[in-house]
Amino acid sequence: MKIFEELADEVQKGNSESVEELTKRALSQDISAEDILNNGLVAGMNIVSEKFKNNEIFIPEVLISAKSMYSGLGIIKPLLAELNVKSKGKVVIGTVKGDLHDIGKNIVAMLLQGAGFDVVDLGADVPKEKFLEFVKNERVDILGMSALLTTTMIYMKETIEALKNAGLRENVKVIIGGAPVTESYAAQIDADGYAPDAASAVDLTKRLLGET
Ligand code: B1M
Repeated sequence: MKIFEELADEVQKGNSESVEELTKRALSQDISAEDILNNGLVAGMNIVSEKFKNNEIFIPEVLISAKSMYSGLGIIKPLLAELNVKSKGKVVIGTVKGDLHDIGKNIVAMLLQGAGFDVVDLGADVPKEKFLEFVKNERVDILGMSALLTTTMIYMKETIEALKNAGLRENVKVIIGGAPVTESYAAQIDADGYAPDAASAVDLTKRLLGET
C-alpha cells in the first residue's frame, strides 16, 4: 500500500511532522493501528536499522528517525492498547550500576521498540536489585545490560549471579553489549548472547525468542 511506503520513507528521513500527518491520514482511511505500526513505522525503522548496521547512516540519523517513529507511535499507542495488540516480547534494558553511558543503550532500546518489542528502559546506573525486581515481578522475556567501562562490565556477571542465587536465571534470557564487551565475555559470565551493535541486538533478541 502506498501509504505504508510513504510512512516508512518518512521515518527513514526522520520527518516527524510527515510521519504524524501520514499516521493520522492512515487512521482516517480505516487502516488498523497494528498495520500502521508493522507495515509503516516498524518497516521504516527496520530499514534504518539495516543501514546503521552497514555503516550507511550514523547515530544522529538513527536518533532522528527514532524520534519521528515515536511521533507516529504516540498517535496509535492508545488504539494499540485498546486492541490489545500482542507485543513480540518484553525486554527490560539498562546500563549497569556505576556506568552513566547511555547513548548506545538508548539506540538499542529504540530499535527494539521499533521492531515491535515492549521495552522497559531502566536508564543508566541500574543496580542489580532493580533488574531482579522486574524479572521477579513481571513476565520479562529478555534482560539487556549495557556497559561502556571495563570497570563496570564486571557488574553484568554480578547481576547474572544474583539472578541465579534468586532462582530466576531460567526465567529470562540475558543479552549484553557495549564497547568493551565481547562474545567470549558473554560466554564466560553465562549470558545468553552478545551483540556488537544495536541492529544485531534486535536480530539476537528475535533469534532468542524463536522469531527467526
Ligand atoms: Co566516557 N568513556 N567516560 N563518557 N565515553 C568511554 C567509554 C571511553 C572508551 C573513552 C576513552 O577513554 N577512550 C572510556 C572507557 C575506558 C574503559 O573503561 N576502557 C570512558 C571513560 C574513562 C569515562 C569516564 C570514567 C571519564 C572520567 O570521568 N574520567 C566517565 C565515566 C562516567 C561513568 O559512567 N561513571 C565517562 C563519562 C562520559 C560522558 C558522561 C562524558 C559521556 C557519556 C554520555 C552519555 O552516554 N549520556 C561519555 C562518552 C560519550 C564516551 C565516548 C566518547 C562515546 C560513548 C558512546 O556513546 N558511543 C566513549 C569513547 C568511545 O566509545 N569511542 C567513552 C556511541 C554509542 C552509540 O556506542 O555505547 O558502544 P556504544 O553502543 C553501541 C554498541 O556498543 C552496542 O550498540 C550500540 C549502538 O550500536 N551496545 C549494545 C551498547 N549497549 C548494548 C547493549 C546490548 C547490545 C548492544 O544488549 C543489551
